[in-house]
Amino acid sequence: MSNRLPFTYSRTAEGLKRSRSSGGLVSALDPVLRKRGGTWIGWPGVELRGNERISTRAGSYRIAPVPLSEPEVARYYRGFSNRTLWPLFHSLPALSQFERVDWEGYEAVNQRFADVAEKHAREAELVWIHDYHLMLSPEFMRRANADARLAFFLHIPFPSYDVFRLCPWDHQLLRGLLACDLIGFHVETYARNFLDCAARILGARVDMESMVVEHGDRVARVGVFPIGIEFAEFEKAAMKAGRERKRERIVLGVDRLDYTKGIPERIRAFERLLELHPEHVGEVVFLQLAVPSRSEVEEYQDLKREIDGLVGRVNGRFATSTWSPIRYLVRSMPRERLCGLYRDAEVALITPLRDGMNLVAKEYVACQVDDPGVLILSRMAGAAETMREALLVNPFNLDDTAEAIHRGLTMGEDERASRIASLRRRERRDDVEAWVGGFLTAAAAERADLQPISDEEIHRWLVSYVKRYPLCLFLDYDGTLTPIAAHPSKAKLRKTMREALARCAGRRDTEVSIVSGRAMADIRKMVGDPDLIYAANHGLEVEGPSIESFRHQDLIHYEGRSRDLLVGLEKIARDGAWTEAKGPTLTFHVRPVPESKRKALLEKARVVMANHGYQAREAHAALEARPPIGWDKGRAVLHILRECYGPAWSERVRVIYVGDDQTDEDAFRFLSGLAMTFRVGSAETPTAAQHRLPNVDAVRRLLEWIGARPRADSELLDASR
Ligand code: GDG
Repeated sequence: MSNRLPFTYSRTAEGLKRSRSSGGLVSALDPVLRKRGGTWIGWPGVELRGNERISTRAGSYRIAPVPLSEPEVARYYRGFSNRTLWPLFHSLPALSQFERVDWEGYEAVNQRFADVAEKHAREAELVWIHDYHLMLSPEFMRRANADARLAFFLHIPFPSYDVFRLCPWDHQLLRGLLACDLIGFHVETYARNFLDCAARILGARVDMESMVVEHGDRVARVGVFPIGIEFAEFEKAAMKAGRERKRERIVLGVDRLDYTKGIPERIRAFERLLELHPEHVGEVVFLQLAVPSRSEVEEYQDLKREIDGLVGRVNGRFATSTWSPIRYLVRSMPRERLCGLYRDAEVALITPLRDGMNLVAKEYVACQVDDPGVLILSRMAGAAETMREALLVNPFNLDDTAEAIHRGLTMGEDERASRIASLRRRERRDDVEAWVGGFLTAAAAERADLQPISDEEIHRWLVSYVKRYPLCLFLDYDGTLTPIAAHPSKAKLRKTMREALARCAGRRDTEVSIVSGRAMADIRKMVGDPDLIYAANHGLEVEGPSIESFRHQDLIHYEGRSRDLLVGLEKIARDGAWTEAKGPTLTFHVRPVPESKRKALLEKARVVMANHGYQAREAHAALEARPPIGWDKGRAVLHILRECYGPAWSERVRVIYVGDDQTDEDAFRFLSGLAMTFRVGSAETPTAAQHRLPNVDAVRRLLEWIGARPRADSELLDASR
């Protein structure tokens, strides 16, 4: 699945015209699908009208088009993909535009791709998603099918944390990718950047060594798969290509017309060559082939104008009546002629400012079937991480690049031959088939397991925060201290958890509060430890030995209403749905209801709650009705902290909150920057918590660490009372 199909349609006077899509992705994947079969899901490149249809086959494989309207293309493709992500991921954040409407278009189109995939690839062994246009669709697909095998490959760089975090939707993009089983990058630098972002932005658990990310209860592997080319095909084409009678000395550049490719810098470097080494004037020609690309995007039009001006200036400055230094072609060229050009160019000047990999460098090498040429390659291209035998340059350093061109033009045959031979050996071995094979093998590997949280890990998280302070610990119950059960009465505490809790609560320097949506009597009975503080009914009621009992003053107005609401909810209950009356709040449970009927029923319950003047809030397979009195778990936590430690509580204790539910988000938000917060369980929902824990077991380990930690400093302990 990729943005483009392997061919692009355009509308002409004679109707739809079909041409091969340009760019590296199609060059890499079309041969693979031809050989192996499968389905290619993508956008046909044109808005289809009325009963226009496009072909659903390409050779031996199927095509599943994702039709998009013009406004969708404007936001998703030209907007978010190419005006936001493309420059940002190429570390050019000043060119990135962050527009909410573009983001929304991107989300909607990613959902559309996921829907088409759901239809066409339900039985597929693997859905392989490509590139930055579709970073959210894995998460959408995952929601529809928890077991699908999903893998993603990013063809462009993944930027460093410092650049990536500028994106206002950084969390969502990372979460989108982490729904995959495997996430592939061209080179190690990008993979490490991604892991770094997952850890620092999402608080995911990352194993840098084995490149595994654990995000909530899901595990994704990250891998490095440097893409290759169809080496043998290029080599063959180079041998076959026609030859010019008069051989010119050519320095060659081939790129999509894109500002990441460094074409203006390259022209300036060539100009610098002519200044520094005038012996090349009249002798050498710089031939730049630029394939028009994204010409509807304004920055690309600006680039085109800039290059036109530069070429004119340099040619005007150095040309003679029989020679011009720069030959500039803005068009695409048939593969065979391109290969002839590669073969005959003495120097390939490939100097992107930033490039995921760069296939042109590899194609040039494959085409060196005669007199060996010299490859000059930007250090900023992914290809530079493996193609060490090229002359590596910093494209921003014009003098350096000019000297490299000079060196290339004057290099002896023996050195040229040695460099090219090593380069060719590697590219022949690591060709596109090897790349696909390597990726597919990795994607078929068994899913990585959740690693149990180790004590060292917990130590690393907590030690520098807790120091030797007393600790105030807030714990949700269902889903946090015990797994969610089919019926609330079945969610019992396990023995080991009970012991871990008791150890924390038994310490003089640790105050434990249970913050739950359950009724007071219910939660007290479930936990069964009289020494704790209990905040029941989402914090509307608070009790405990060390705190004055509290009941929100406005609840008095809701006693009658809550009885009426109970009657209202019981009236609509069907298929096993039931209502739990908890005093001031009620819960409408739909766990026994068949999945397909839940949504409609919850919708009805929402209306009934609103009609009775209650606030509805989603919970696990349930809807909570709460009096709209501006009180939540966050407010309850603040109440407890102030009651126990006074208004300056934040100087006296350290606070840890662990929860798994939407209602805990109020507490996470309230405590941001004031406490250490953990969200337990599924990573599909966003969270304001700092860290994620995969399951109840990890919570127990956390409690064990807290129960066994060194005692608080006695001065700090005295000051906290
Ligand atoms: C993205 C990443 C990554 C160019 N002009 C002509 C022509 N081309 C072909 C080349 C090559 C392809 O286009 C360009 O590939 P690149 O890799 O250089 O660059 P992107 O299009 O930006 O590709 C890149 C790639 O994805 C793969 O993962 O390497 O870093 O940005 O194949 O040959 N082909 C023909 N005539 C032309 O005039 N026939």
